[in-house]
Amino acid sequence: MQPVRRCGGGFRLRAAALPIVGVLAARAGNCRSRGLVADHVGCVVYNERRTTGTTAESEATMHYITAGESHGPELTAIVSGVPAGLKVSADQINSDLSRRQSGYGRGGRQKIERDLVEVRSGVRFGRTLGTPLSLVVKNRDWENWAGRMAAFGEPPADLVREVTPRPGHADLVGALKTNTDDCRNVLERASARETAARVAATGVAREFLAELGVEVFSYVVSIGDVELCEDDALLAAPDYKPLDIEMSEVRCPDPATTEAMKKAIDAAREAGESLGGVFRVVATGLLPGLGGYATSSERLTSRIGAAVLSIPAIKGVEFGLGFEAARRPGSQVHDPIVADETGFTRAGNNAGGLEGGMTTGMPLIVTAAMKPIPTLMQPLATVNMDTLEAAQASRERSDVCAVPACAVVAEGEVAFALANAYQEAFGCTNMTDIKASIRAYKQRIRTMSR
Ligand code: EPS
Repeated sequence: MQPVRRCGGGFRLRAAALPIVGVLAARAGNCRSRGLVADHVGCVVYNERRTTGTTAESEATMHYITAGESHGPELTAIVSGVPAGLKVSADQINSDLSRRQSGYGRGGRQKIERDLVEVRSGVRFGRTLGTPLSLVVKNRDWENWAGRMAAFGEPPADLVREVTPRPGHADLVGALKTNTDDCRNVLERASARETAARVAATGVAREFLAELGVEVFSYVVSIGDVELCEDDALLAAPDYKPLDIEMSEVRCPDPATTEAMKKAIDAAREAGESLGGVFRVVATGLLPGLGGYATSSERLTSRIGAAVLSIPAIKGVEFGLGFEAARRPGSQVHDPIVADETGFTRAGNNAGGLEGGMTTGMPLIVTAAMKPIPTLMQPLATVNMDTLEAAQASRERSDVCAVPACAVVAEGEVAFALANAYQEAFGCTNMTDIKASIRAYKQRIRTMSR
């Protein structure tokens, strides 16, 4: 593999594809320098949560829920707890939706869909009202499925039930759990199509973070056995150029590795195979002290880990050095503390931006492993649920590789968890108060580091 190009420093913009460079530029204008935290409003929420001792996630912070089947009429996301006065741009969310749809190795479905968000509530003249946002993404494929996915009426006479569950998908276990004789009742919702709604929902958190100077991006480290060569990923990662990532059809900042990854995907397609891979999500511009060490539910490590692991097909998550830290002695793991003109900082970032379940102020670096998609054109053995005889698993139209798309979904999940942590620390009600709290926190931290 070619070694990855080292890119110059500078602020990392939120990654975006070419058609949305204009949006990127607008976002860049929003970004503030690395900031800091403390807020009377936030403290009230935080203390209440702690004294009740229930969960770290206050009801006042952002929550989202999605609904919708893969081949139903539309996907819906409701996002509550969004502060009033936040600038929200449908274009920006659409650019994320478009990035999620793209990537070498995607299947036929993405040729049908053109995911666009419709904002149905919670926003007026481009700013949030402090009320729940309802977001809709239409499924264009619905028109081909209206009969088979009708909400009411009798099943069509020619309906073919899915009775040959795919190993690795939710088909069999979901059918057992829900007592259905048609795996479609399960796979429609277990499909990663649902992640389009997540990207719309978490796009709101990304808008929130961008206004506070936090950028979140991702890149692909490996697809199958093709791996990006990085001298020191934890130092290199925050400096990759967004355009290098977005120009790559597999979200890999190195052109030679991109080509090798595409070849691997081609070979997998020809062999009726699918491929997984590894990607990283990086967040820059974070304040130190987000999250908490006092209770298990406050720890950002577990919250971000859970958020990323909630994405279909994710099998592992690492922070910073991750599993490698377990092989090294302590002196080669922990990042020495230094003070410079900006305050306290770290000589390295092996921790990946988290210590004691809290942000350190260094870039957050989360690495995740995605398994290969379970739908195979050379299907594995299964059992026919009607006859209990050996059979071949269902062959559905699918993707050969969706690692780049998954990385975009993970950006959103990480952003959402971080936005929650910001709200807990600085308040939930409106952007002006939140920013005032952040200014006060920054000021106090500056004083402490003198
Ligand atoms: C997806 C849509 C799906 C799949 C894929 C993700 O479309 P369809 O099932 O109509 O081809 O391409 O779903 C899976 C990988 C999965 O395992 O379910 C999407 O929009 O991302």
